[in-house]
Amino acid sequence: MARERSPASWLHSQTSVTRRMPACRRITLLLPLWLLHFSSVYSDITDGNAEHLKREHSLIKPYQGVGTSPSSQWDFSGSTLITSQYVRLTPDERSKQGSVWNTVPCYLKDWEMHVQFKIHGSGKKNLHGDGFAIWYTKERLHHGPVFGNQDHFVGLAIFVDTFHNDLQGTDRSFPYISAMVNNGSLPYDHGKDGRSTELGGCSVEVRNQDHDTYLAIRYSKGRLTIMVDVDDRNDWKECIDFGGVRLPTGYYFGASAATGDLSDNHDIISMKMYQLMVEHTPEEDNQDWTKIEPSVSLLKSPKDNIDDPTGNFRSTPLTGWKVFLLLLCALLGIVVCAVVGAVVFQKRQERNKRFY
Ligand SMILES: [Ca+2]
Repeated sequence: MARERSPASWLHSQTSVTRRMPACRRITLLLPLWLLHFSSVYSDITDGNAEHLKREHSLIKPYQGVGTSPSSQWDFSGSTLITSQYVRLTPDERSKQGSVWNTVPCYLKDWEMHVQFKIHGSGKKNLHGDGFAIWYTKERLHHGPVFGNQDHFVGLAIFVDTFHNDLQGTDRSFPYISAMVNNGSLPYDHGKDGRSTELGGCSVEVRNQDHDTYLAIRYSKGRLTIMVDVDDRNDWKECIDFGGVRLPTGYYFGASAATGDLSDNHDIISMKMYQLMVEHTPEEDNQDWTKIEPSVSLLKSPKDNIDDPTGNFRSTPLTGWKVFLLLLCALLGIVVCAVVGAVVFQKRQERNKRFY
């Protein structure tokens, strides 16, 4: 049976992470955070009903009419196979690409997408690939090299990458989930598993599990949160939590997958879209949300962006060398301060010596 989850479960998951901390320290640390969380969750339930399933953006069994009727709300292409039990983006065969796309643009400002999926195949350890992606993009149904979708995409991508291409990057295990926001200017670097353009990520054992696995993507008030449930314990674990993300309305949801020399079955069981009831200021409501360019703010910490979806965001997405430049500037600043401090201290010492 499909599981329904509420925003309250997110709050529970996040607070449960802190169980091992000493009690007094925990209270001091948690109080401001808890207040922030409480205010953000509280704002979700203003109408007494925290979430609403939006059927026009949801892909649910038995997928009646998908791609076959003009009134269908989902299209599919490539190797995608629709059965009554799953949407198979690729079979466990080499060189396949498949996708499924919502035909209805999404005008929700705050939303949460729950994806139930299964990746399975006959390939042994490290001999399977390549994974699948969930999209919220300006364009749809364009085949390409990024998990079956076009490169230089405009919008948001969540990658469930099952094959480790970057053999020098040994610090992470695969499958690996990551997120990327793009305004069309950045390519996805397969050779590095998208590392230089990712907002964050986590390793998850999602392949050849006996049970279905789950992924939740929440976008609300400029904050992108990815949660995973892959242990069959009905408990979300945080994977990515990033503030300062700007996404427009009017884009399309989709899912795509690709195989290369190595393969897997990439099955989507369901994609369920929930509207989050979040209040916005009149200023935010009057803004044309369809004109927003996808971008990520690097200058603020994620925690600062909870109540600021329209702050001063940078117009270009985050890239690795920008992070490096910022860190370099910070380091230089510290060195200059230390040198000036040492010189002033020395001068004072000399002056004091003269008095004695
Ligand atoms: Ca990869």
